[in-house]
This record gives sequence, C-alpha cells and structure tokens, in this order.
Amino acid sequence: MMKKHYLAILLAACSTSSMAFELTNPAANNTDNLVWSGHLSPDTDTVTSAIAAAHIFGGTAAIPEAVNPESQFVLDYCKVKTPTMLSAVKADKVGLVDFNQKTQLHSSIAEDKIVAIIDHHAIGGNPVNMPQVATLDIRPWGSAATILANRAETLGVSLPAEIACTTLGGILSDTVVFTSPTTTEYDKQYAEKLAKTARIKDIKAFGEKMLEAKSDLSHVSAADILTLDYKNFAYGGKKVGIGVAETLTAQQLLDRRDEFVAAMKAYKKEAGLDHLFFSVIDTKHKRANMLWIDSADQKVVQAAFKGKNTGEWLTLDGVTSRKRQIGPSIQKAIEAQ
Ligand SMILES: [Mn+2]
Repeated sequence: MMKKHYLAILLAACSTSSMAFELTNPAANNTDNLVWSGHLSPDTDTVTSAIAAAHIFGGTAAIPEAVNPESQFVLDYCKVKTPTMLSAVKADKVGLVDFNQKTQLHSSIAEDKIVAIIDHHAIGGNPVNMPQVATLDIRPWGSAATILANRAETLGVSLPAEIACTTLGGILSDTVVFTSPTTTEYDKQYAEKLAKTARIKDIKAFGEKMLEAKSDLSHVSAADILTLDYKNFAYGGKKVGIGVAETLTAQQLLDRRDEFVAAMKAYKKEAGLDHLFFSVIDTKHKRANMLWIDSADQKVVQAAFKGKNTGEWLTLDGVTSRKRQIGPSIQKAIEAQ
C-alpha cells in the first residue's frame, strides 16, 4: 500500500516536471504548437521579441494584429518575413513577450495555455490570470528585445544576422534610439553586439530611419493613429486607454487636433472606457502633447501633470515614455480619486 502511494507521487512529480516549460534550449521542452505573441496594437519590440523567442526557444512567432509602419520597415530592412497572424496558428502553449496585462492579451489566447512571460513592464493593475505556473522573466530594461538578446547569449544560441537585425530594431524602437528615460546600459551593450552580428555599422542611422518610417502619418486617419500605439489598462477598477504617437514631425499631428478629438469621442464610447488619453510624443524636442475629451479625463490630467496648457494641447516637457512617465502618473491620479 505504502509502495503504491509512493509510486503515484513519483509519477505525479514526473509528469508535472515534463510539462513544465523552461526558458532554455528547445530540446528541453515540448515545442509542438508553441506560439510566441506580443501585445495588441503590436509595436516593433513586441514583434521582434516574438521572432527572437521563437528562434531561441523553439515554436512559432505570431502577431495578434497587423504590424505598424515602423515594424514593417524593420522587417523589410532586415529581410525577415512578417510573422503569421495569431488567428491562423494552433496554439497549445503560448509564450507572451513584452506585456503581462490581460487588457493587452489577444482574445484567442486562453490564459491556461500561457507557459512563459518575458517582459519589461510593471505587473500593474490587471496581470494575466494564469492557473498554471509559468516561467517569468521580467526585468527593468529598456526593451523585451534586450532580455532576449541576453537569453540567447547566456544559452549560447547564436542569432542569425537577420534576427540580430530585427532584435536591434526592437531595442532602438523602445528606447527611441537610447534617448528614452527607460534606457539602461544593457540596452546599449546588447545593441552594440547585435549590430556587429547584423553587420550594421551605424546604429544611430538605422534608428533614425526607423523614426522616419514611423513619423509620416499624413496618410493615416486620426482613428488609426489613436490606436496605432495604444494600450488598455485597469487602474483603480477603471478602464483606461492610453494612446501615443511618437514622431519627429509633431506639428503635422498637432494641427489635426479636431480630427483627434472626434476620433477619441467615438473610440471612448465604442470601447466602453472610463478614461482615454492621447499624446503626440515629439521625439525631436523630447516632450509630450496630451489630449483628452471630457471633464472626467481633465480632472485626472490636472491631478497627474503640471504642464503648459496651450488651450489646445497640454505640453509636458521632458515626458516621452508611457511606461515610465505617462502611465504611472495617470494610474496614481486615478487610484487617489
Ligand atoms: Mn517593449
């Protein structure tokens, strides 16, 4: 009787360990139908991190929605195919890259399929609810791509030139070519290493081309710009949307204020949000220009920021990061209400 019981425990322990997913080389895991995905409204870090993760750990890179113009530029420049749409792949196991909030999870991903999260964001107000124990790697670095570059190096997995190139693109995008306050020494060190592998001589020139690719939004509708780089959050039980548009040519967007106000009114209603904020991030002059549409949102903005109100936009000098500056200030203001 005792023996049988012991065996059952041993078998249970074995089957548990064989199911566990390790952030190590693919041979150690069952990678059948393993899919890597980033957040909704995918940005370059999220797309390139999924590509790097699939190369390092096995499985397939996927995107939850179409890529933005900057990511398309990076994929073309590096000669890497755009990952498959999440809706077209079978996902028995899912690794998340570059996010951990449920509000940013594609609806097709069942939370009990999540086996790993590689991220550089705060756990925040509404993390994914995982019934299984997943492997987490969350570090306060400038991009998820930097963490993946480090993982590849420590595992001895060499990245091909084209994936080193996209991974570099992820770092440069999130750190705004090392000018964002989120930038760390790790980001700079790994960017150098990746550039060497990708045979890119001038990192800053590559970064400038990326910024240019994302800056020309003259042919994009205000509604599309609002959600191009957009995240939903749950702060103090409220549904909060924060969109940003990083651009070298801010005036082009500032002149379209009326269009943005109309788009925000429609979107706030459609998405059932309690609060909605949109900022044109002037990457040249390092400042945010913020917009909101009603008195409830204005109250939050007034509590969160002290800026110059031009009557049209609230100008916030030195504010460039949603993750480090805009998001936490809005969260604090809402939670204090
Ligand atoms: Mn990121």
